[in-house]
Amino acid sequence: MTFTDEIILNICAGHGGNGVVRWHRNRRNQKGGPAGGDGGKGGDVYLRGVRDIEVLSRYISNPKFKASDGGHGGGNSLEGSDGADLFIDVPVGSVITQIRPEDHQMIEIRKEGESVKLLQGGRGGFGNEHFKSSRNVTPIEQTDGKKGECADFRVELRLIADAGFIGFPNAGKSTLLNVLTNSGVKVGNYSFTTLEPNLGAFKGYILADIPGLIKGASSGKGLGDKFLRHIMRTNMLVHCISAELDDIEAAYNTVRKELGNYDPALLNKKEILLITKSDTIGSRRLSDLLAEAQTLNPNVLSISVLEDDSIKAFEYYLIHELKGIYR
Ligand SMILES: Nc1nc2c(ncn2[C@@H]2O[C@H](COP(=O)(O)OP(=O)(O)OP(=O)(O)O)[C@@H](O)[C@H]2O)c(=O)[nH]1
Ligand SMILES: [Mg+2]
Repeated sequence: MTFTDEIILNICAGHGGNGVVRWHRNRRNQKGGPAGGDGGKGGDVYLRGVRDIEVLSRYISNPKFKASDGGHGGGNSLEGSDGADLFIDVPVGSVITQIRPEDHQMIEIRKEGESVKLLQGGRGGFGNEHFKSSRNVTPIEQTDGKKGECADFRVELRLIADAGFIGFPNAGKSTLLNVLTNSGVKVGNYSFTTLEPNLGAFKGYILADIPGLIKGASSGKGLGDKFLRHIMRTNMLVHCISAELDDIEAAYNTVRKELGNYDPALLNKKEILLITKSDTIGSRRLSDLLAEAQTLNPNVLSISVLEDDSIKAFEYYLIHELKGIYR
């Protein structure tokens, strides 16, 4: 299934049920006073936050939603049943904007299980019993139920992750996500293996593997800036640079420049610099690289997914840093 991070949904709350005209009958079936019940209320529509980032993709084939209508009233003063409320699941990190009939209302869903009322169901109409008075003991009026609110909404997903792996294509970001979270993401020895962000759970934190950034990404090169907006919402960055590169400073600065071009606020996020694939070079080259990396960012570590100790050390460091940002 293709990953969708933006979709337009047409959503309607339920219609109110109609009130009816009915009469009490005595044993000889003679008409008595009014007994027409009111209609039930139409169902309301709520948005509900879920952790599943694929959920928007499932709405592509059917982007129309409607809550249930209220039931019509009945005889013997019976009220129509209320229409069931409709809950539409959206991924945590969704920003919802009403675009038609008018452009307003920005709602953000930030927590799993959080629900926000979006549209109000129509009120039920009144049955003729409602209109009974001392002056009018046989009213024949009733009213129809009101329409539920209807509108088009844009739902835009901005991932929220505790830490995001960023860097050039082929830096080993997806491999790292797999090692830390068992998320089973595709890995390949070529650029742009990952075309959409992946999430994984790591000791209660959410890690995101963000598709590769290249020079010019902020102005549309490669996968462009589509994923930079996801980086906006990660609380910490793990900047991955492969030890195979000749010039790590150039790689580091290229990615930092793209972040800054997109939004300077990205440069203020906490960043760990991670030299990946450390097994591909000798120990002397590695200590040179680490010394060079230190000058770029003092929070530097190296890792090889082939060496358990280096994975453990990184896990330990990551947990410590994650705890630090929420303290
Ligand atoms: N030797 C070695 N190879 C690694 C290591 N980590 C990743 N690789 C290899 O590097 C290649 C790229 O890894 P990916 O995890 O797909 O890289 P990525 O950063 O997700 O790449 P994109 O999705 O294209 O942005 C794969 O062939 C991996 O097997 C490592 O620690 N050591
Ligand atoms: Mg990848």
